[in-house]
Amino acid sequence: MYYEAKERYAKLGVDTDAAIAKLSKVPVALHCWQGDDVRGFDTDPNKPLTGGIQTTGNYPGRARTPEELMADLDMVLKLCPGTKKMNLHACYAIFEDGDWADRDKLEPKHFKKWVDFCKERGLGCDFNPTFFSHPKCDPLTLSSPNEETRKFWIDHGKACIRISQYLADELGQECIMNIWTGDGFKDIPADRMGPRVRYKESIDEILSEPFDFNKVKPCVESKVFGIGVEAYTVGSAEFCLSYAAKNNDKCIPLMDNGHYHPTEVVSDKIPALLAFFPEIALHVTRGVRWDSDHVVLFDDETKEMAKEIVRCGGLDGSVKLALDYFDASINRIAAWTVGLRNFQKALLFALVSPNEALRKLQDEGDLTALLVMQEELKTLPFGEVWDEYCRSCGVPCDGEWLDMVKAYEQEVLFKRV
Ligand code: RNT
Ligand code: ZN
Repeated sequence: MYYEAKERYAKLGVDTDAAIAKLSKVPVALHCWQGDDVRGFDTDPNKPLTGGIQTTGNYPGRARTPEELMADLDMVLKLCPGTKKMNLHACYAIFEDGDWADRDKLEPKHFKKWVDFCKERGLGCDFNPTFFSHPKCDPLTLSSPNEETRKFWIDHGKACIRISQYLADELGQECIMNIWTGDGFKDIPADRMGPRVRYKESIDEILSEPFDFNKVKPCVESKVFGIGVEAYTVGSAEFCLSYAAKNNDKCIPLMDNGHYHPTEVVSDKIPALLAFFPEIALHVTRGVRWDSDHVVLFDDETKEMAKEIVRCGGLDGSVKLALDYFDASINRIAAWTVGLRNFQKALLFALVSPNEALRKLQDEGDLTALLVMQEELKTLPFGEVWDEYCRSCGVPCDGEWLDMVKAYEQEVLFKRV
């Protein structure tokens, strides 16, 4: 069936084998926080999340320890095709007995076990300072008017630069270090400028910590609003984009497609940013009404984003790809797996589009043929190409992995009580 599909695509000038080979080498960062509902290991695991993000649901089997989280991650790695890298938050520091350090004092050694985990599996690793779910959120962090609070969080950011450099050096792959805070207000603030000026100065200070920009890529992630901070977000789209533009020798912009107004699409913003920035970063997720973090689907906008990434040459390294979603209401490993597989599917779907022929139709003004061709591509035998990709990566095809997750759920997850 694959060979027949391959011939159908070949008639359109598409080499499906080449598409499979290309995609299998593209790193996609897997966010560790889907496994434990964004709790981490450095504070009381029963405290509520703060800082504009929230998980809902209490499906049994959440990972409670580094060992459990790593075991669950291994399941996901085994079930998903393609090249993966890890994406850690600072709150996932692993402390030996008596070794606990607050976030402003975190050191590379607190991530040594993660380095070992990545080395054993040949993975790179991205990193995130954790500016939420901590007693020092007042509730503001980098934009706080309280200088002691602000300094604590700046020191956290600097510690994270050092840890990111360590991860990049140890693993021999670039480390994307993403700065996101939920700083904002539930209701209309009296001063919108002050917090933004302080936020800017704080990021300046964090990025004054020495690092090699070829290996460590700090980025700034914007957001339109968060839960409990509905009226005003300090790190808005204009703020973050302007910061990255003005500091393009040490910082890149990060777009999370759950962080915009509902009629805005990140697919369209990808080429807009790439016209100015040699490198950008993405958080691939799914917004649903007021929530930005639903499991990624093989839906129209995910496909459209993948098309833009592929057509703009983003798979060659200029677009840093990471997932960012969390659902505590269903089996977490299935959530992780289906989301990563869907994003891989969207990338493969984009790679087997006759992109050059479509562009030619546009440039020649044959918009009729362009519309017809784009529609007909939707029913080509893509499923066969996807199955072949999974087989070539040694992972299960669709229909073959959920039973494995269910078995693991019975044997491992449901015993975590
Ligand atoms: C939250 C942001 C942010 C977080 C992670 C945990 O809205 O998207 O990226 O999801 O840092
Ligand atoms: Zn995000």
